[in-house]
Amino acid sequence: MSGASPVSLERQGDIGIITVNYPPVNALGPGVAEGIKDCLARGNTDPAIKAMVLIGAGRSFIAGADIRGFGTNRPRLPLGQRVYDTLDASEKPVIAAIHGYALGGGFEIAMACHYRMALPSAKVGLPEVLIGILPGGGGTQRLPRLIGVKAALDMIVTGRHVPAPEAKRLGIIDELLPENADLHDSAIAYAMRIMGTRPSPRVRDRMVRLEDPGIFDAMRKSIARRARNQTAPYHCIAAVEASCAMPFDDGCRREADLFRELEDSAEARALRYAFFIEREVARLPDIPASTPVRDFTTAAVIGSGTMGGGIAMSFADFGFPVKIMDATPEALERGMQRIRDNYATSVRRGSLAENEMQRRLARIEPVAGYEDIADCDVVIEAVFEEMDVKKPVFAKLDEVMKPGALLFSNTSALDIDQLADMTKRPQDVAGTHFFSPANVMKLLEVVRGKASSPRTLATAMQMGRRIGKLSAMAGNTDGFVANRSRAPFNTEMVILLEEGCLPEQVDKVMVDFGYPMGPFAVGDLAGLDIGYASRKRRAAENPNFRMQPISDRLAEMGRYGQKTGAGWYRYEKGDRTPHPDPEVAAIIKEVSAGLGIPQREFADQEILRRLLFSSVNEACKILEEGKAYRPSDIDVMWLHGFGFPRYRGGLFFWADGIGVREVYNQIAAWHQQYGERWAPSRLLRDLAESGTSFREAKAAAFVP
Ligand code: 3H9
Repeated sequence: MSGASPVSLERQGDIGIITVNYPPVNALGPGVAEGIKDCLARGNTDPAIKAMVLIGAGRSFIAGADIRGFGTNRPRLPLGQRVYDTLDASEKPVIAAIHGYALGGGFEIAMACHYRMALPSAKVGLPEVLIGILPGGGGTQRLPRLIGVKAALDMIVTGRHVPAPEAKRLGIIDELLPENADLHDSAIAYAMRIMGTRPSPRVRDRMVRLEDPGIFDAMRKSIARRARNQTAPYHCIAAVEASCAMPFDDGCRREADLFRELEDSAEARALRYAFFIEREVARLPDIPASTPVRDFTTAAVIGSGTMGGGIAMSFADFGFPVKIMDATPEALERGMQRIRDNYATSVRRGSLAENEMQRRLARIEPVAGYEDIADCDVVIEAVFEEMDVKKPVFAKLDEVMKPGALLFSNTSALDIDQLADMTKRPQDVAGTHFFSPANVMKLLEVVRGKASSPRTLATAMQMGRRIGKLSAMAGNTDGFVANRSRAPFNTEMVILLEEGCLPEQVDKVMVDFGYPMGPFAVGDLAGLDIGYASRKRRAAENPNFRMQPISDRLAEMGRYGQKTGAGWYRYEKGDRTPHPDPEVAAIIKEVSAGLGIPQREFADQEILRRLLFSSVNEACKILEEGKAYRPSDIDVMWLHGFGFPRYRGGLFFWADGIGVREVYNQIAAWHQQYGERWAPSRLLRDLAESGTSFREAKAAAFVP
C-alpha cells in the first residue's frame, strides 16, 4: 500500500483483502474509488490470490460518494473507467463484507461485487433521493435485477436504509452472519468456499423481474403529494423504468443522463445543505466537544398532558425508562390513556408492532409524587405554560431531586432564568423545548439560561440526539429562537385576512410552496385557544402588542379548531378535512370593515413573501442579538420544527435564492407602507449593503 492511499490490499493465504480506510464513514473521497480499482487490478494479476474480499475499516463498509464533492469543480466520482466496470470485469470473485453502512455508491459497489455478506446490524440502501439525486453508479439498473422492480423502486424512491436481515430476505445479501461473528474471518472463510467458482455471478447478467407493468405509473401517483415540486423521485422512477426497457449498459447511460440533470439542481443543492447543517448544529462554538456530559439512564416527566405524554413517549421509544407524574391521579390516568391510545393508533396503522408497543409502554411508569422521581438523572417539567404554575414545580424539584440531576423545562416561551432562580442549582437548569407532537417532531430547542453550565447544556444536546431529536441551541429570549422567528409569520397571516385574503387562499399558497399543511389548518389542529391565551398574556405585558381581532373573535366564539368542530375551517363529525366556512368569511369581512381596512386581491407570491420575509427579518434580529449561533441553526429549526420544505433548504437558504438585496428592498418598502413592524433589522441592512448572503451572516457573540 502506498503511504497515502486510503485503500490497501493484503494477502492472507489464497485470499486478497481490500480494505477501505477513509474515516469517518468511508465515503468515496479522493483516491478511494481509484484505490479500490488499483487493488482489484493487483489482485487479479497476483497468481497467489484466488478470490478477494472488499471490507471497510472502522465503523462502516462504504457510506457512498463524498457528498462534499458534489456541486464543486472537484471531479464527482473520479471513477474514470469506473470501479463498477472493473468489478464486472474481474476474473476472480469478490465478496463485499458489510458492516455499518453500505449506502449509495458504496452499496452500488457491493452490488457490483459477486457475493455479499453482512453482520445483522449492517444497513444497506440507496439514499441518493434524499439529497436530490439518484443512484449514479448503476444502482438503478442492478437493484431491480437483484430483487425485482417492486422492492427496488421502494428502496430507491424512499431512500430508506434496509437492515441486513431484511436485505437477506429480499435477496440482496447472500449470507447473514450472527451478530458476534468476526466479519473479517468469516469473509475469508466464505471466499475460500467460493474461490473455485467460475464464472463469478454478476448481477448485471440477471434478468429484471417486473412484477407489474403498471407499477411505475402507480408509484408516480402514490408520491404525487409528498414529492410535489421535486424532480429526483421522478427521475429515480424513470431510471428504474429504463432497467426494464433496455439492456444493462444502455440503462446505465440513461441513468447517467438523468443523474447529470439532477446533480446541481436547486433541489439537490438545498438537500445537500440540509444534510450538512443538521450535523453542524451539534457543534457549539463556545462549548468544547470534549465537555463531560452526564451519563443519564433514567428520566422523569412532570405533567402528563399532550406535551408531557409525547415527551415520555420519546424517551420510551428510544429505550429509556421514564417516570411520569401529574397533579392528580385522574389527570395522570387521562395522560396515560392518551399515551396508550397514541401507541394503539400506530399499531393499527401498521407502523408499530404490538410487542414493541408493549415494550415501550412498560418503560413508562406513572408515579404518584415527587419522592418517586427523586433519583432520576434528568427531569423535564411539562406543566401548564404559566410562570406561576411552573415556578413552584422548580422549587419542589430543587428540594427533592438528587444532587447533580438535571432540571429541564419544556416551556415554549417563558424566561428560563426565572425558573432557575427558584433553585439553589441554577447551573443544572436549562430549557428543552419540544415541538408538538413531541414524539414525532424532530426538533429539540435547548435553551441556555445565564447560569446553565456547559455540562448541563452539552448533556441536554446529547439527550436530544439519544431520543432521536435534532438538538439546536437557543438563547433565552421571548419565544426562544424557533417560535420567535416564526411569530411575525403568524401575525402577518392574520393581517392578510384583514386586507382581503381568505384562510384557504393563504393555506393553498403555503401547501403549494411545500408545507405539509397550511398555517390556518395547522392552527385548527393545535387549537386556537392556545394562541389566544398567549396573546392575552403578551398584551398584558406589552401595551404596544398588536392584537388579532379576527383570531380573537373566533376564539371568543368557542371556535378552537378541530377539537370543537370549527375554527378557521369547519369540520364534519369524525373527519379532519378542513372545509372553507362562509361564516368565517363573513366574520373576516365584518371585522375588517370595522377596522376600516381597504380590501384587495393578493397574488400568491405576495402572500408567500409577506409571511416568510417577516420571519427572515426577525431571524436576522435574533442573530444580531446573539441569541443563535449561526443562520444555519435557524434553518434547521424551520425544517424540523415547522415542516418547512426540506428541498428548499430552510428559511435563510430559501431567502438567499431570492437574494439579500431584493429581500431588503421589499422589507424596506413594506416598512414605508405598513410602519414599524416591518422596520428592517440592522443585520439585514448590513448584509444588503455589503452583498453578503444570509448564510454567511455572522451572529453576534452568543448571549444566553
Ligand atoms: C452517492 O453515493 C452517489 C452515487 O450514487 C454515485 C454517483 C456517481 N460524504 O451522519 P454522521 C460525514 S451520494 C461526505 O454524523 P452517523 C458527515 O458529514 C451519497 N461526508 O454519522 C459527518 O461529518 P462531520 C449517498 C459524509 O453515524 C461524518 O461523516 N450516501 C458522508 O450518524 C459522520 O456522519 C449518503 O447519502 C458522505 N457520503 O451516520 C449517506 N456521509 O463529523 C450519507 C457522512 O464532519 N450519510 N459524512 O459532521 C449518512 O446518511 C450518515 O452519515 C451515515 C452515518 C448513516 C452514513
